[in-house]
Amino acid sequence: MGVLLFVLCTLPALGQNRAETQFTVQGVCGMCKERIETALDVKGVIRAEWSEETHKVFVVYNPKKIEIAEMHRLVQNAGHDTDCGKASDEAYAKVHGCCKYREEPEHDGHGSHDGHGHH
Ligand SMILES: [Cu+2]
Repeated sequence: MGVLLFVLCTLPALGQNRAETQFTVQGVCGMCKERIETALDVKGVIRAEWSEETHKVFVVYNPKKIEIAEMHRLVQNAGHDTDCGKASDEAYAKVHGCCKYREEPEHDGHGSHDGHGHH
């Protein structure tokens, strides 16, 4: 009896201590990936993996220890917008120059600043 219970309770995926989620996180490059994954390297998160291509982070976590809202906050604090909210300007200012996902870098800087609403 006791042995059976013990075996059942130590089985991993009973759907209580382990769940998966996925959400969008804005980012650009491998540095972003590292930053995002590091931000999610906290208690309760078993695995976090961000994709540069889809801009989605896949998280395996323990719902008893961390809430999804908390993950969004961690990522936003690291300077990355998520589909639940934006990073603060302060946090965004800290990300590396090549990681500025909000504005398109103008490589041909010929000052094409026309178009002030004349249409
Ligand atoms: Cu980056």
